[in-house]
Amino acid sequence: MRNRSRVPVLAIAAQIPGVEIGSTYFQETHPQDLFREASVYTELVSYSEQLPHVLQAAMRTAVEKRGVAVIVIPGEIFLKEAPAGRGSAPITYSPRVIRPAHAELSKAADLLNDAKSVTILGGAGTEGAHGQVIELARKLRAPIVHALRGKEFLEYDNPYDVGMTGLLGFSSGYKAMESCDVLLILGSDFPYRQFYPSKATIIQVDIRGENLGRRTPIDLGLVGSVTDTIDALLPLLEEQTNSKHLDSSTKHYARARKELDELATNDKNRTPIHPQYVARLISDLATDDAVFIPDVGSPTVWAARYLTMNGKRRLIGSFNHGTMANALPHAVGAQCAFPDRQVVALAGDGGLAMLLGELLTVRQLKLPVKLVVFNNSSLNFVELEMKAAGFVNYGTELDNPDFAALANSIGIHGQRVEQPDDLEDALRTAFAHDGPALVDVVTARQELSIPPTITAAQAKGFTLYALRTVLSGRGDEIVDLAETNLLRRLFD
Ligand SMILES: Cc1cc2nc3c(=O)[nH]c(=O)nc-3n(C[C@H](O)[C@H](O)[C@H](O)COP(=O)(O)OP(=O)(O)OC[C@H]3O[C@@H](n4cnc5c(N)ncnc54)[C@H](O)[C@@H]3O)c2cc1C
Ligand SMILES: Cc1ncc(C[n+]2csc(CCOP(=O)(O)OP(=O)(O)O)c2C)c(N)n1
Ligand SMILES: [Mg+2]
Repeated sequence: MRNRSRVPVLAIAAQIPGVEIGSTYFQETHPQDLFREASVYTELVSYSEQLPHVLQAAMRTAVEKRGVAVIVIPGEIFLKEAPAGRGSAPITYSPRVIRPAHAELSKAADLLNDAKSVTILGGAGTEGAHGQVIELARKLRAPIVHALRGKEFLEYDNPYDVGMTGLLGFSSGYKAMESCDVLLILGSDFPYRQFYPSKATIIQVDIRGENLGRRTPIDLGLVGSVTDTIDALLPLLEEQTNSKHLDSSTKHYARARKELDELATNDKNRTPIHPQYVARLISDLATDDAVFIPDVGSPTVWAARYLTMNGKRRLIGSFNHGTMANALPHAVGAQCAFPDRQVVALAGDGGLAMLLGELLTVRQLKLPVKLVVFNNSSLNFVELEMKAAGFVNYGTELDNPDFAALANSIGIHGQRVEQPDDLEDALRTAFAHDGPALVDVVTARQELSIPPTITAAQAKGFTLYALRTVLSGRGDEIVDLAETNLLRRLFD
């Protein structure tokens, strides 16, 4: 998961005694093989003299390739004398300028200058490039769509924002991409092919050349960092004056945003509580530099739609790999890394149950993690996928204990909330609590509705992820997508 999220990590795996390797000894595995698929470097250390250079290579690779480096060390090596030798400079990221050659920039500028309507799709690669991306959008009069991992870097202070694309996104995000002449992808590896535009010219900027064009055919690929590439590109661009595409896209977004916001209410204290309301209150009540971590499942939907970013807050998760039950263990790591920041895990009931033991870790390490459970008594997200594929739900119901009582029994502040009117106080108390806290919120199970046209698609056994659709609270976003020939494309 960390490897796919491109987090540099040095992992040291202890190995059985070296002389026993190959004898199916007690607890024998070959971690260098086991971790090969989930790492950028893995090596077994058989001699203590190997350690300095293996360690150096592992750390350098983790930093440069941004991933996990695993070194496997038989126990006895830890007890040997370290070999003497000359030390090297500390292994840190070495700042650099990375931008495309001038001829490539020129080609990009020509395409952009000739376009009538440009849309930007920005992702995690826009970290630290907020100012540049906004300036680029201003000059091109281009709406900015983001992929989920770009939300925290792009959505705030952004008059060009038209929301996210994809199944959990906004119809406005999809439409802005589908209806442009030129799509400019900046540091995004957004995986769902069916959401890329069918007709637009596509320019992609990525720091990793190997990522160019792997999700959709492109017309021009540029290798560079987002910041350096925009800095070099801006002087070559003409100021656009026609803002028709931008205006219609931002208007569409305002409408879609308003409709989603209307679902995030207390609803006259009616039960069960809308999960949208929970997410909105979390966003309103959390600190200015909180770290939010949703579980894979419906909490990811609510986080993507209702958590407000501001440039200081973080939104992290298992977004690229999609590992369920990530919120609590991620929160443990984040709270250790940022002891002074508020860390809020948005957990599913299924996710919490899967790694329930981590609650004891939170208590053992006295980590003041705030855990809000979206308790919908189900594996809700897969329930929805089953419906989309035409299956009757099976094995998705959860018979949960009272998670708040459970938390209290192990010394964690716990409160269960069943009435919307009680939610705000419960969250305030938990967030202000000096220590770990869990709020178990009983939320609605039937909240995400599948747009009606999917019924037809079921006949062909489409899964939700294969569909070009945006999940709705009301089932009406499909109207917007249908305008762009959704049905024709689904069946041709
Ligand atoms: C249940 C669930 C539902 C989901 N639904 C959606 C959805 O509807 N919509 C959605 O968008 N996502 C969704 N996701 C997340 C999705 O799977 C991807 O993780 C996400 O879209 C990737 O976002 P990204 O392109 O910003 O990041 P990444 O995939 O991490 O891509 C970042 C790219 O930027 C490049 N890069 C990094 N640094 C730089 C730099 N400095 N300069 C240039 N390039 C750089 C990298 O090489 C990489 O190619 C969902 C996830 C889950 C778990
Ligand atoms: C390890 C793992 N197992 C199963 C899945 C498939 N899966 C994705 S979301 C989900 C349901 C999550 O349930 P819960 O945590 O209760 O969240 P909900 O969707 O109900 O809000 C499942 C089973 C997965 N992504 N990862
Ligand atoms: Mg659930």
